[in-house]
Amino acid sequence: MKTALITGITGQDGAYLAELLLEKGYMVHGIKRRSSLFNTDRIDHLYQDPHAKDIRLKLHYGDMTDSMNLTRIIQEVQPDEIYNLAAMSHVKVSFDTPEYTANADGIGTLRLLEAVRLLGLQHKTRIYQASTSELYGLVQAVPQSETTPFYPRSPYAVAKIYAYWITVNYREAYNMYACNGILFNHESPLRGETFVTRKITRAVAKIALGLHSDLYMGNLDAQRDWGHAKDYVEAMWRILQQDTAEDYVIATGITTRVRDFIKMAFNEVGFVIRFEGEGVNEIGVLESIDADKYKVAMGNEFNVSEIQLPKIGDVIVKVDPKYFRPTEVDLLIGDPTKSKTKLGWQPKYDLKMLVEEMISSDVKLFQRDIHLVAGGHKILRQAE
Ligand code: NDP
Ligand code: GDR
Repeated sequence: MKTALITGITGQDGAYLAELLLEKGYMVHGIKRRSSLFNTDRIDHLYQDPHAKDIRLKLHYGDMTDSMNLTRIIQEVQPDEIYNLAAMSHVKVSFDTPEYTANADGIGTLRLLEAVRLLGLQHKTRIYQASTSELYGLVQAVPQSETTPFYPRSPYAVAKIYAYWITVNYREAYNMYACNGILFNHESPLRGETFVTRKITRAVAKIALGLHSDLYMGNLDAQRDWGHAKDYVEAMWRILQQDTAEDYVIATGITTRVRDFIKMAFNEVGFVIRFEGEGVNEIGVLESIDADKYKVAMGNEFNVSEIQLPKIGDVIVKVDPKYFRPTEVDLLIGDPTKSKTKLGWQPKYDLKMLVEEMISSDVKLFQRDIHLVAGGHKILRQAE
């Protein structure tokens, strides 16, 4: 049985990857941070009682800023594969917490690599580093491939560029099997609530259920190459199963504007949105509602007649400059040729399927909240 260690197991990708590796028969170890509230929602369905025999999922407390902790866990686990997914992963937040981001995302990667080397595991343990399309930053060329120059545009991307190069350096200097997956944006119903896709799908679900009236957004012109996290964790695994350690771009090759994602998301619940105006004055107006589509999206058993919907002509999308970034990445579109040919990787989801799944999941989530409130329970779930 192979043993894997996942840092960031409680995050979006960590949860899908843990599921995949368990399906493949791995013993999976994960590092979680201590928090004052439970933070394992995304992997609770995989949880195994540590007192039970023959468990295949074990969690360890740890942090990417704590070298000794990481070294001790690696020594105990003796992993065949390490997937380094832990990071302060929000680009906008990295402008508020640049030093911490450099420490966790940049030096944290060095800590892992160095622990593997010091423990003499450099010829046993294969390492996957979660690199990112944010490395490309200010557009140098499109589509972006493994050979496109980097130009990072945020403290997050600058920290990740250190992690990228230290991974390459340890591979070259110590002959370690250490690889970068340069992954373009990937989303899912498990996506953090403040990333743009999930922020949108949550808002659409709330508006469609009469819980909220509008959605405040940042840069509507940004273009992203969005895929499904489930497809992308499959690529991570494939990257560590090759004869030689190399770096790979993982992307769909298709880019979409934030504005168009909003239209697609509203369309899932039968709302047609028209955008007008420019810059901070741009607005999204409700043009029409397809009643049949709306009812199907809400689920037949749900009582739609009681829901207070916005009226035709209402402004339901607005721009708030507080969501603008000091330096923005305008256009990302990846070239996945190498991963398709060398890894045999092929995504199963397209953007339409991704949006459908996210909307359906968020509608169910808020319908559950409505039932809870009706049953006298207080719910508090805020996100910006
Ligand atoms: P998430 O933000 O959902 O998850 C990040 C994970 O890292 C969480 O488990 C979080 O723990 C953990 N973490 C954060 N800081 C620390 C720390 N100091 N020590 C230990 N653990 C920590 O990210 P994703 O799952 O979306 O992304 C996974 C990785 O891939 C990240 O490194 C991200 O930067 C990178 N990436 C993501 C892309 C995407 O589109 N999703 C694209 C390209 C790269 P907690 O749950 O406690 O917060
Ligand atoms: P990104 O993801 O910065 O690409 O990083 P995010 O979803 O945060 O932003 C995508 C684009 O949408 C624009 N945008 C907004 N973004 C947010 N979060 N909130 C808004 O209200 C909003 N309005 C417009 C942004 O300006 C941006 O252009 C993600 C993270 O997962 C990183 O960890 C990962 O490395 C990259 O993807 C690839």
